[in-house]
Amino acid sequence: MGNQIKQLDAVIVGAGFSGMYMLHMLREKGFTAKVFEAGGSVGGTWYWNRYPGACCDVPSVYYSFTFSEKLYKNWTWSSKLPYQEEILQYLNYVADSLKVRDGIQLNTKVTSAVYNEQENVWNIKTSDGNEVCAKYFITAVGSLSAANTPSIPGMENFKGETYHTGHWPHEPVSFKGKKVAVIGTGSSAVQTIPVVAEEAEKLTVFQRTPSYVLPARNGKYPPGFVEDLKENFDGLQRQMNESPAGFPVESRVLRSALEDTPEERYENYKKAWEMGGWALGGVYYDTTTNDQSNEYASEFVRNVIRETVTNPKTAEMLCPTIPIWGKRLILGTNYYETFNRDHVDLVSIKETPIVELTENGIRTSDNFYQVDAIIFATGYDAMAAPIMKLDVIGRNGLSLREKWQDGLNVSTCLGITNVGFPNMFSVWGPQSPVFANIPKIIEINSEWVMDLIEYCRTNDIDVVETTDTAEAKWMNHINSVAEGTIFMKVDSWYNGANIDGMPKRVLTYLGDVLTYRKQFDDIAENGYRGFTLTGSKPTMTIREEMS
Ligand code: N01
Repeated sequence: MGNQIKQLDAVIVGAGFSGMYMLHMLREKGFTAKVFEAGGSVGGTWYWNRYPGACCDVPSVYYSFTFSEKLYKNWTWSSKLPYQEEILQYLNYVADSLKVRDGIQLNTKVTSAVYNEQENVWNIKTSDGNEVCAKYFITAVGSLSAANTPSIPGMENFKGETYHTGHWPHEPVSFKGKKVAVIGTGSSAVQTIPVVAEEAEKLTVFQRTPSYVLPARNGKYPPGFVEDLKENFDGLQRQMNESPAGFPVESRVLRSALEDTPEERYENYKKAWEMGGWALGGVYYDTTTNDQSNEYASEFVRNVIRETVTNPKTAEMLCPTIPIWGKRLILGTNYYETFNRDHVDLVSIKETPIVELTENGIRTSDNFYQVDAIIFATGYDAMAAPIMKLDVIGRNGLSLREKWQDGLNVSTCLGITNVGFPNMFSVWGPQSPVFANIPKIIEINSEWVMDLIEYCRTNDIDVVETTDTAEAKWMNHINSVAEGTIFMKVDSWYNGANIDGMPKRVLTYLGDVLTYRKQFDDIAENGYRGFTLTGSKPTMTIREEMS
């Protein structure tokens, strides 16, 4: 190891929720740590996703850190579902309150991380030409950060403006007087379409798969609600810790949709629709497990679309044929209504695919659309890609990309560790929960990693690595949870088949947060069962079993 290379206890990649919390905890416990962040400021996904209308669909009072009462109480959200700008302000508030800014190097990408087995350190190279080494290498890069831009013939010829929702420019963008195309109709598109339509002269939406869009019904919290939550902070923490999604969701009707009459079902769905938010998803317990029950809920939404959209042809094009919940449910504001505006058109690229981009527009199999700007709302190469991009090389020169076969065969233990990659952890990595309030998952992951690092310090352990058996058990568990579910029937980023040419595979943990958390607790309570802990002082400890 050269003298010039700085040695730290931990290097963290990314300064969003995860990276900042990891840095804070490590420093509080007396470890030396540094964050490298590619962006020009803190915020992670909320730094990059600044497209018009960008919003979070988890209520703000839960989409917050809850590890510190003081941090929680000193911030007040202005609406139920927070917009990107406010979340970014919140994350800047977090950076200042936790005093972590001086540990974050901005505008710097990690270009490679190589494990040195002799020295037991990670050598990390960065885009500024520097190198540091650290005992622990922690990725906090988010799972929805590698933008997916489809390759369309003639893309290089298009002379207009192009944007991706996940990498929106920091300079103001104006669509005034312009003809704009949006490609994609997932969460990002659903949020941006009504806002862009306000400004654009003409908006054409290119849709491949219609989505189920439930009404967000955003607004202010009722008077006293936030104050009461803050007053009863212990209760809030308990409520979040006991919720299967990491935040309380409107109560479910604990019976099958098949037990109700058509009139009763209609009334229940309607009530949920009027309530807004996630309510409709949970009206009956078997919406995602019984085909008939699913079809009832799906048809209810289709009928709302038919009532809302005045042009019957457009309405039918907007009606999804996939099962509801098969892809992530979407909350929107004025989405379907926007298609009633004279200057907004919908094109089904399933029926008439895009064949090429030309200098000034988009050619489909049966038409040409002249446009000044194209917004790619085409989502992400989710879960594994952001980590693979870091060029991580573990034991015996094995690269993570090679181990994961370029994302075809991703394998982890608990979504946070990997055999062959000692002392490396990923916060909210691939195969972590997705039906969840992500800041809560980040707290669970980060605190567990922190405890393990401390345990290693206390017990003079130099190398911590999961075992083949533990990784295989986790893979069995997540595969069995996913098997036969509705989420594996439809192509989506949950299963990686949203990327052109990629097959469905298990990239996410489709179980609930309570089960997920229990796995972590069991491992820690049993002396880190499922991990090999090697120390210079004590002898090697191998704990093979994992419940
Ligand atoms: O991405 P998506 P997203 N040609 O993958 C289409 C989170 N998020 O950025 O369905 C043409 O959902 C694709 O079509 P199809 C949230 O977890 C949260 O919208 O594959 N079209 C689809 O319509 C969310 O789930 C929030 O047939 C192509 C769209 O592009 C996740 O991020 C807000 C195409 C992509 O939809 C991703 O959402 C925003 C191609 N080659 C995002 N490739 C909130 O908190 C893809 N598409 C609310």
